[in-house]
Amino acid sequence: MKTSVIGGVVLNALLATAGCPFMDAEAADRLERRGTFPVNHTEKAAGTKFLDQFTVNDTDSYSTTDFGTPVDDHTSLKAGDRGPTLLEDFVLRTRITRFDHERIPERVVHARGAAAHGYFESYADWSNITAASFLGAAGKQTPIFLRFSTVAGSRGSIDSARDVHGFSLRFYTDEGNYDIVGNNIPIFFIQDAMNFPDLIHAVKPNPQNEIPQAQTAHDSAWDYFGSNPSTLHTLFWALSGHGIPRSFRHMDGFGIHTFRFVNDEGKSKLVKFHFKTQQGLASLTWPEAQGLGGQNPDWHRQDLFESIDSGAYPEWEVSVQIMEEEDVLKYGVDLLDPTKIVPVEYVPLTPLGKFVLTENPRNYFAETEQAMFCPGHVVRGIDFSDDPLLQGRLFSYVDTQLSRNMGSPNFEQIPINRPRVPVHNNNRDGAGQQMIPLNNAPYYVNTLNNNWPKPANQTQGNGFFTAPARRIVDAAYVRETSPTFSDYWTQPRLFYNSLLPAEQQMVVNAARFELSKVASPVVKQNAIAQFNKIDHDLAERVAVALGMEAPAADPQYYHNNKTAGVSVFAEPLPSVAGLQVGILATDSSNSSLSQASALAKSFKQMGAVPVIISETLAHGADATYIASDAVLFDGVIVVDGTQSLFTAGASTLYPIGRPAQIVRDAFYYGKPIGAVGAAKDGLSQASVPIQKGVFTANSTSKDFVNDFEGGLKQFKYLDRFPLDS
Ligand code: HDE
Repeated sequence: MKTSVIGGVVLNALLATAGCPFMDAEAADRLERRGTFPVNHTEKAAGTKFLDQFTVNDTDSYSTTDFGTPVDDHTSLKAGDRGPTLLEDFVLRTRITRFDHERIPERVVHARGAAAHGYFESYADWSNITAASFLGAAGKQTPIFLRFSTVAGSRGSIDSARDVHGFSLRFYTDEGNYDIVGNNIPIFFIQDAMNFPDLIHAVKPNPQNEIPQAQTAHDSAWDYFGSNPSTLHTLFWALSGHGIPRSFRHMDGFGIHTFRFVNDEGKSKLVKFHFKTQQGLASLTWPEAQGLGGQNPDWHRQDLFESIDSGAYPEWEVSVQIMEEEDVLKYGVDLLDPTKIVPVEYVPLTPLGKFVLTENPRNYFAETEQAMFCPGHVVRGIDFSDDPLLQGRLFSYVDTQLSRNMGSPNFEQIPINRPRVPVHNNNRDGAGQQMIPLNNAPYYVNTLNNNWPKPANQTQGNGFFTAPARRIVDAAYVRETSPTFSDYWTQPRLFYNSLLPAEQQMVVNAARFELSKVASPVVKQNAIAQFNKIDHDLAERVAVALGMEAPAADPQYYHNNKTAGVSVFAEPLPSVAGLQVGILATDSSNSSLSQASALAKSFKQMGAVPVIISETLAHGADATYIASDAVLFDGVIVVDGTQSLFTAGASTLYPIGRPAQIVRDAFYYGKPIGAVGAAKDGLSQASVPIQKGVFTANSTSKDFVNDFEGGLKQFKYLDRFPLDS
């Protein structure tokens, strides 16, 4: 039996003591690797200690200027207390100047986001495939910072916009920073970096009036999609539940491009990164996402922050699809084409490790806003591929960071961007230089400083090196796209085929919604023509809602293949951690409030977040009906007595009918509903039929709580969503 230590506890010894009869050594090892047993983060996590030196604590302090002089920075210097303010007041001038310059340009894309710290832990020593040090030993931990984002909206836009979601992962390795700047959808819209400005110009709001914000439901976006079919595959993912995840915790991440692993001997493999959420995939429905935009525009960032704050640390498993150099065209797709997946049926996932988010940033601006990711931040053992989109990104990100850091190349010296390891090079000066270089021979070759710092490479200084197997064939300089990139319809169909019928309906409905907001008949017709190349039935279903006709079936790319792992709703969630349970109670009944607290206690114990709702906060409720809505909860329970609110007349304490509306809406959003005692008789007043996913009981018994937990894990009852016949 292999024995290892987690959180200061010897796991197998623990199991032996506990006399665990059903767990063999292999299962114990697996559980240990997958982190099923809680890790003692304070003892073991790589943590953010390396950032502590930059924190500022104001306890027991007096105000100073930026240059350290203690001053009164509360009241300005005036000629008499009613007189004019004096230009001499350096305290006022510097304070206002500092304020005037507080903002840096928001990201040109992915402006809206939230982030957290954590650590990556390698399952094994992977030095047979990569020299990357953070993958070099079983159990080795590396601090990480992960930023999630939406793409199209500006920094103040709503969290629940339908969009691709950014998944920017930084490893602070002991050999430098490694960034995988990925998304929650495994492919991208375009194949050539040259097209990125066009894509973004089309998706962003109308230049004349900046409408609409954070949406693609407008003419120029669909003009681009319909005229540039490389976009269709990503578009289909975005129209499905993947475009409106329940939370950042409930989505996967992907590196998108093909990268290379290179080992110390210089042998290389092609790899694609997958970050599999251990919370399970879950998504909102579109009406919920729209409602959340108003009810809680900060839904995602709040969920992430509060989950971590409460100790429900989200985890992802890091896997790669590993492919041979010579197999770049083997799987029916060109591995250099970022609009295609490699189905897992061809190349399964190899799990390398996992990462856990354990700490919230201490300051949004200093950490999340100033995090400047670059796909070109790589370490020894990793290499790029010739994917033309990736190649363009290698330029773009450094360039954009220069703009965000007001032209100064010293953005890498900002605490959140600094590597954990010392930096040595002959780069010098620049605005805001933080270091004091002592080397007076900042050039190479030099004799004055014995040639330090010397270039590091494969054989000396443990340096980064390009995979020796990378080759270019003798080729003419051309402005062309490879014919191996040209099938844009087979994989969107593969994706669509692989969804459950209710998810296909969601895609149809999303397309109906978006295209109904498009004015140009030509744009709509083009979109339908593209859909028709993917699936005739789909094209007809969208067309009918627009009062248009789909063209005749265009079966060149039709097929019946499916692939695993793309459906959001196929599997129940493994845990209810961080899910919000709305418990509807009333001030007018003491027993309703005590039932609600008993339930709240049980749900809290299982890691969910109970929210007791009542008319007022006078009796210990967490929220009022006036500030509650079905979109804010993953499931709702009505306790005995509350049904009286469903029939009561108007109240000034909440909008007319709000309590019953919460239950009714929750039902139509597919959420589990619970009713205790006489509350079940009230469900009909809320137009909620008693059927699958509606749990009733005479008391708040353990069985009821367990059944409801099962309902939360089921997450959505898809049979409540009507399908086109
Ligand atoms: Fe980005 N992208 N991108 N992108 N991208 C940016 O860099 C760009 C692309 C992605 O959390 C910008 O720091 C070009 C693909 C994420 O801070 C900018 C091209 C993928 C983030 C930029 C792409 C992404 C960005 C804006 C086509 C998925 C957020 C601010 C060649 C693999 C990073 C910034 C964060 C951000 C350019 C395509 C993901 C302008 C030119 C493909 C997650 O540099």
